[in-house]
Amino acid sequence: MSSRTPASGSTGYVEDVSPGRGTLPPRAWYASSDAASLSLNGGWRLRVSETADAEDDSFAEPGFDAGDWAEVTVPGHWVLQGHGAPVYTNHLYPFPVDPPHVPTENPTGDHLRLFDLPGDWPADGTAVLRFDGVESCARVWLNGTDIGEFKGSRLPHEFAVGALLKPAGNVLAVRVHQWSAGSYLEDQDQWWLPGIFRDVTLLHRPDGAAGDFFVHADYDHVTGEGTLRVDSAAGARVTVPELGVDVAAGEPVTLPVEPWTAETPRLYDGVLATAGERVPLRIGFRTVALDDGVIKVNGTPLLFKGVNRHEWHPRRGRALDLATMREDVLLMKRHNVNAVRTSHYPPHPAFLALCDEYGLWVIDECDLETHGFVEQDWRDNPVDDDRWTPALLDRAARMVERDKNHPSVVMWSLGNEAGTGRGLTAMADWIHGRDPSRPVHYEGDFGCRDTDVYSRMYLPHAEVERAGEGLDGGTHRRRGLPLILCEYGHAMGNGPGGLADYQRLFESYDRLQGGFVWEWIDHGVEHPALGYAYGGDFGEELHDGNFVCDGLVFPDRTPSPGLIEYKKVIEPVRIEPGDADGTVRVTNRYDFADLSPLEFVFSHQVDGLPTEERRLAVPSPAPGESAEVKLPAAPDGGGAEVQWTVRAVLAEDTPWAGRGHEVAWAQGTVTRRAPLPAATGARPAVDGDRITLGPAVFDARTGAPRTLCGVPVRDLRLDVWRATTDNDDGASWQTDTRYGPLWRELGLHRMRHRLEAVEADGDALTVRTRVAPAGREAGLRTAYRWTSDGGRVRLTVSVVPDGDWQVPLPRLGIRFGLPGATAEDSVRWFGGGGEAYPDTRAASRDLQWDARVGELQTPYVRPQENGARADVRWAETGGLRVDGEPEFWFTARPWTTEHLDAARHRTDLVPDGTVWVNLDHRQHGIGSQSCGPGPLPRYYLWPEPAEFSFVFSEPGDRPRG
Ligand code: IPT
Repeated sequence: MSSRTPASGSTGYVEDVSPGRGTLPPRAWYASSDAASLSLNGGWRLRVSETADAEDDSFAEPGFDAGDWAEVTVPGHWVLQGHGAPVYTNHLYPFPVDPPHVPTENPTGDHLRLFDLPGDWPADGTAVLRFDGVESCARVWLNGTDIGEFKGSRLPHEFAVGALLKPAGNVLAVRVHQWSAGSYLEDQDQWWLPGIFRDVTLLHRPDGAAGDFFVHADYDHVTGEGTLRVDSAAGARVTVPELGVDVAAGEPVTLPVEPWTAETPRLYDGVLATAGERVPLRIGFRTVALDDGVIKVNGTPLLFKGVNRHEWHPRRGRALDLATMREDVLLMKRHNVNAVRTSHYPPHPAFLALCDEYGLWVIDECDLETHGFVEQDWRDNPVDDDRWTPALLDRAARMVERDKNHPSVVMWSLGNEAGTGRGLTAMADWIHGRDPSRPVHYEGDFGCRDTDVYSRMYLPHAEVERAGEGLDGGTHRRRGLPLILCEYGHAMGNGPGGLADYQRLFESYDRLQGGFVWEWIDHGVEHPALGYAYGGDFGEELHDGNFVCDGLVFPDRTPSPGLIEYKKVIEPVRIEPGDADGTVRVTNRYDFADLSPLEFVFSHQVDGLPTEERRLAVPSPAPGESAEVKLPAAPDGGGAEVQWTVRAVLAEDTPWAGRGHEVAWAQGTVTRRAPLPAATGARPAVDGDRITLGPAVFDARTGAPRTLCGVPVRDLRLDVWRATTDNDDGASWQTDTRYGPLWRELGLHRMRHRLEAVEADGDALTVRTRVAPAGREAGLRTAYRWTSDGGRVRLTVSVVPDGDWQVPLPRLGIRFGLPGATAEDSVRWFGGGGEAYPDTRAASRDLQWDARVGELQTPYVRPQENGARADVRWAETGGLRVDGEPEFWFTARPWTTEHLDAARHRTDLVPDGTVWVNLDHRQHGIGSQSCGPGPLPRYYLWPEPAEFSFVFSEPGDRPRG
């Protein structure tokens, strides 16, 4: 065999652990007011090769003819533009773990861009070429000169290029390798997406340019004064006209200011003027401190109501435009989110500017994860190997230097899931030295040796509570630190459950400073045949399926019910029944703001129909304080249920939402509805193969209803199955009991219904059955007792478990089909409005609602149980009205549960000509076991004797007792 000779000379840098060669030292990221710049975004020429060394360097030479190359858009990923395919793994490296080596099959994208300098490009000074993000390793040539190479995908890299530039015909050549030594440091749970995915910019650097600068803007909450000091080049001046500040760089100035907080994001516009340029400053005065074992800003402890945000767009991947970034921020603000962890890399810098402006606390996380080494007990982990330390320090410095001037950034995070090691300590030491004004975060070291906050992920409620009580032990250092959950509430598919229970804990213990739901957005890839693609859909050799779709918003940023739930759970105003009858108590749950931006409105509702909404005068209690307010007298419901609703809405337009936007709400009961009629009197009559009972007709042999009030129904019977959710199925590594697989093993998805008796005697038709899966002794003795008053039919279902039951049930209720009904048919009901389950029902709001059957479906990227409405008193659809006693969970779909269960993608779901209705007495909780703990025990649906009734009638007929 002959030896392999690379065509292009050395590609050794690809597997070199060093961060790169030829780049400028990291510095603050800013857009100069007056220095010229030239965006090199847009169409570039692209040639993709299968290996790093397949092609030589000649493409970088001026005059090279790339006329037959493809074209790609920069910023972008070539694998999302028709060249190759994305790969999704959670923590497994998609190549052999053999650091620092990467596979010979190393997709390599040669990118070419020709550009002229604008006519007014200044002749003086020099120029810098900036790459804001390239995955994972790039080598760069300008006008045929090799200027260096770099790694660190989500970090900026700059080259001094002034001497190489020509007025016209510049040739920029960038060779991007998908895999490099840097890939070992970038094992985040996301798609592997090579490409130049952030901006490329040529920046003119005038003589006397600012270069780097560091804005220190502290706030003393005792004196109400801020202290500003901008470290920059000698001779520079800092002006803040609004404050009358005009000082030399490096010189501190102290004066009264309004502080910056995420709730009150007060920014002062300033200018840093150096000899060569003017740099706009957006200054927010705030002081972050670890004090008394808690993190305080401006002297006040914080409560993080956060999300983990990956950058994602369903077509463009991690190449986000400004509008998309703004949409994320606006959606967060509108859903009461107050904090972002930039999991697991620094975001595009424009995102942080938006956080400064709109107000979000940010944990800025470094581009570092080595999770795949967990498979070998962290042996050879780069973060514990000195050879890699320069690369780690380079990453830390690139993050801190780039982002240090953002008031929104209140903590630095070393990275995610990288085990422990000397490299992490070196990073923490460097960061502490460079910026002592911000605490350092890292989750992976439970001893907290390098960190200023104790951080955990997916802790069960009980452990969170123990930590709140200070009973969780740990090192001496850890015991003195606050706990935050840097990840909790795994929002994969239907869920997460249990958020309200976490929030109650966070609000009960000072040591608990909140958390960050995992995660913001589903990383589904738009796909013509599948709706959204996930892991495995591109033929990946190793993949983790739909684990990449675990966000609070769908890939197109439509809020999922999980976000609606979270918004309610973390609402900054708590409204609840007051101590005295007819009063409500309003509590200000902001950390800093009063309630003056809000106005309160109330209405009463009778049988779910609201009276006109009116203003409610509420004083503005200080943070943490409450006010009690009397509600006007309620109307008489005449036997119907009467409730009140109080809402807190924005009194004026804000930058993030308009006047009237709802921030918080609550409801309470004034009088309950009267019991349903017994519906007796009519007698069942056998008529050949039919039995009639009032307006119902049954099959005489099986006792199954054929029509109810003239409406054909099919297959009405007990149902215990749901298309298992991602949280039911759980993650493969979970050691706790995972019920989804156990349910399937037991056969709850294939229950048999043995008919024991059809008894038509007296004034009832009673059908007795035993419902059980093949191969098992456990079953449910189920009796359906039908009565009628001639106009309405009442069904009472009694269930008695029988045999040895070791598992809870997914659901307990009845299901039937309405043949001929469609997804377009409307449903009207009184009960909860949005999707809800026992532990995801905080946001369920009682009203009379109207929707089409199709609209009741929640389009989870991987189809699964969805769409239940809680506390339904009555519902009307397909010409039938059903009232429940007690209230029930209502679900209607244009396909069966079995079909839903079998579907892999949205596009697998096709209406089958029948609307299938589930009326459930109970549902099992949702939990968060796709990565975290399952539902709390109180949300379990254990088999036990149960009885529940439904009254069927014609729509418009309102039964009253
Ligand atoms: C945790 C990771 O930090 C995050 O990136 C993501 O993978 C999440 O899980 C699951 O979606 S790590 C897990 C092993 C607790």
